[in-house]
Amino acid sequence: MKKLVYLTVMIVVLGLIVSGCNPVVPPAEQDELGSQTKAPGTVTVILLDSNNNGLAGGDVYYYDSGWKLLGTTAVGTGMVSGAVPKTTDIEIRYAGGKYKWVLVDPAGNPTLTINTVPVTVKLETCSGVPLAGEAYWNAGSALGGYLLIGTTPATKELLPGTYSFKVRYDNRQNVVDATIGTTPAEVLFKTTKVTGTGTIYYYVPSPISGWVAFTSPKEMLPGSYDFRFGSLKSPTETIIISGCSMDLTPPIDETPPVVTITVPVDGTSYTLNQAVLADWTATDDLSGIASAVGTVPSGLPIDTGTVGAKTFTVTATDNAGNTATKTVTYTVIYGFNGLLSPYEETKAFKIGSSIPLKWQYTDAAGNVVDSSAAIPRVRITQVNNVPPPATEDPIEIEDPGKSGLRYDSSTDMWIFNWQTKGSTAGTYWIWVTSAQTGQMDGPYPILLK
Ligand SMILES: [Ca+2]
Repeated sequence: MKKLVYLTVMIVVLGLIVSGCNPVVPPAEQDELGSQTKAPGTVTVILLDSNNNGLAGGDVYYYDSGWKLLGTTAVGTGMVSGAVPKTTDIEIRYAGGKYKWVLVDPAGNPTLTINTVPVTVKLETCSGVPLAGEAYWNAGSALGGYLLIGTTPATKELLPGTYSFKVRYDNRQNVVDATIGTTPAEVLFKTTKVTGTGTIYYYVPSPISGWVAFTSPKEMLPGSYDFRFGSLKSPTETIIISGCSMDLTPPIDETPPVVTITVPVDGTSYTLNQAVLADWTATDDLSGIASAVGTVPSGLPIDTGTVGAKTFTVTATDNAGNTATKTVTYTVIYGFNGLLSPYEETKAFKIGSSIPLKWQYTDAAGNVVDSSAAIPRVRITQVNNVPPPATEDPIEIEDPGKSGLRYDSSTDMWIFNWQTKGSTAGTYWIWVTSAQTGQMDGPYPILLK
């Protein structure tokens, strides 16, 4: 089956534009602040959620030859205060995120306030129907990695920054990174509507770790899945699910197999008893070959045991029941070992004599064979040493019935007596044809004087 691969952005993060007047800057990891160093004081940090409710658990640090803990925001107020020896950077760490104030002068006992941002993780079908999955965000390894937010849609208050979010649905999961600014954000996961007909199974990992019957239509998180079509014993096909919808229905094979017959060559002639090995193939792209039968299997000898026209047929059927048949024709002809004595190419014959033309038909090995059914004819054309045009048909100058054409079955020899009386001097070409096989042997030149 054809693997379907779509690349579609499935994750939409909304409302992530950074605004406000507390830009996050790279750490100013400096021990010496020079002229900016002033007197010690107390810094107060307040961590509030988006509704200005105090958030506990925010760890606040100041920099003094390394980050040092100032304290942790308290339950209820979200507030923590602590002594800071000099102007320095202040950082709060909460739920895997960080926020930093640069070069805070403690002399005036400043109060620093930061609000978290509500981030809502949603799971929907491509057409916008909400689905209930488990939403997580990655709080970092120190806090235990991915922590459950709740069932989608689920909202978590987070400091601005970049986080990984995860949704689990139907024992599968998708992960996406999203950068959270200072306005409410939405992390949207979408499923793919997967359809299919016939018996389909898909593999479900832990905790099932097994094959489950696929019920169409099915909303699935994008990703790579293993499917089996037809039965649990069928081959596993890995398909990447993506996009808004995908149809897993196996393509219908309506294309017949391709049959190629290389040998026997269509329209060619082979000699009696010639060893010719069949060479043919049958292929099918979609469903594959179920059966392929030739007149003989490829690689085995074709029939050259008798002369005459032959057909060679291959019929192939694919696994969808489409059938293709190809037939080629070939002819098995006699071998011909030339005109026999008294004919000699270099010998001149006297006009008026009766010249016996004798021949035998053979097989491919040169063995004389019974050719009593050959229906031979002799054709003779005068050429006067000038070859006739190739397109010019030889002229039959003698009717076989008057020539004494006969077959000697004791020697399997044909004899034709050419009555040359009345012929003009010159060179003639002799051809021998067989109405049985269609072969034409010659020309054999002969000189009349
Ligand atoms: Ca096919």
